[in-house]
Amino acid sequence: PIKRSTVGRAACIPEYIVYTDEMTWDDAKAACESSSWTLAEIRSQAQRDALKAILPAENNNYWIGVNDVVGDNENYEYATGGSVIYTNWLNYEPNNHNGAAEDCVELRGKKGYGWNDTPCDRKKFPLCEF
Ligand code: GN1
Ligand code: CA
Repeated sequence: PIKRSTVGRAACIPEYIVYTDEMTWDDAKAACESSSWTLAEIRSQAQRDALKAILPAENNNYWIGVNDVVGDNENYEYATGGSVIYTNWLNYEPNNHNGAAEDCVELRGKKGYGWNDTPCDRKKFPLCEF
């Protein structure tokens, strides 16, 4: 037989949708799942670049499927499981600002859609992928 070896699977570019109501992180996760989607996880620079090119121009803030709820030790995990393999933190983030529990991750529109940790009960627009 012809010899071959596995080189792995590159992160592809998912399809994205946003919901037009702001909601808590838990509700955003449920909203995506209600359509059999998941909160966007953004696993590569290529995904981030693709997303930035298509997000609405309104500078909104979006929930993504990343948090450090488990253990709360700045150990960021995907909502679908596993430790993060790519991050795009804004300068000085994540910071649990003013000692608050900032356990969920948003994309900040006014800052180029970089990542910020922020309290999970804040209301943001869900960003889902499939
Ligand atoms: C925000 O709102 P402000 O400036 O106190 C943000 C923090 C960020 C900080 C960065 C609730 O805090 O998470 O680390 O900006 N607060 C919220 O300057 O998202
Ligand atoms: Ca923060």
